[in-house]
Amino acid sequence: MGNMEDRLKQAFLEMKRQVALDIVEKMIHSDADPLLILGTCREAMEEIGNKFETGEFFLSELIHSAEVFKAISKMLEPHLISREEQEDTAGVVVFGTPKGDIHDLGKNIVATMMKAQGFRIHDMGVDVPPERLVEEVQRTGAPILALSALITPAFVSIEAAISLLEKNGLRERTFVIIGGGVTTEMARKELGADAQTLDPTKAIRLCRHYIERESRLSTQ
Ligand code: B12
Repeated sequence: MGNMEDRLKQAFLEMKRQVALDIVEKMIHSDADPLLILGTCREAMEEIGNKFETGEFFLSELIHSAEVFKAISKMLEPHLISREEQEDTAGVVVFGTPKGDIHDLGKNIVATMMKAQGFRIHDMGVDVPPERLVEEVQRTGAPILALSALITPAFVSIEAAISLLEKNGLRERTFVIIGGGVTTEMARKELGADAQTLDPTKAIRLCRHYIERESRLSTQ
């Protein structure tokens, strides 16, 4: 299977959409872990990003790779969802890409997986102003605010959203989880979020633990 992963990466980097889709099809058929396929695509896109940064690739390559990724996500979706079905009361999540950032491929993956695990997702889309995020937390009573950041300007919006939560007396009862390529544990600390991860499975586990802890506390 290692070989397939290399070929998939190669196809991404050479902008060969159909080749990439065919490889994914084969990997699905041979029962590869959909998360592993996703991880390989993510790595390829990171390399494409680096080539963009050094001027070897242009915006058109970024756009093309995003489209290939979208097509692959669509193919993987049923496999990500059928992993283990859960009751549909895992918790309510307000999810968005904060203002200044329009990347959404990772957000959509995580949101889809959370939905499949029983979370109710209010997907606010991309470039969402902090005020709108906090309004939605207030309106829905969601205990979780999930934010996806791929570019550094998004940090300013995350910080603003967290301080707005505080101002509105919502900070205590809101679990703020961040993810997306540019986030790190260090960024989490600085921004004052509660959790950070790039791993969708871990994100689900963290959110579930939070909900369970809260419901235990409220019944005591
Ligand atoms: C595809 C892409 C685009 C596409 C986005 C299409 C779309 N619909 O999203 C397009 C072409 C539109 C684009 C535009 C731009 N991009 Co761009 N883009 C990328 C690229 C190549 C891949 C990103 C991606 O989708 N990866 C795949 C996904 C699955 O990975 P992911 O988002 O990290 O998600 C995973 C985890 O992080 C996690 N996750 C994601 N969200 C969340 C949220 C939570 C709560 C949790 C728990 C987990 C989680 O789950 C996912 C599964 O593993 C990156 C390169 C890189 N290193 O990331 C550059 C990159 C992010 N882009 C970059 C730049 C500079 C831009 C532009 C400014 C370019 C320009 N000059 O116009 C614009 C940005 C405009 C804006 N205001 O946002 C830079 C950012 C640099 C920085 N640090 O600020 C990067 C890093 C490239 C680079 N190295 O220079 N881009």
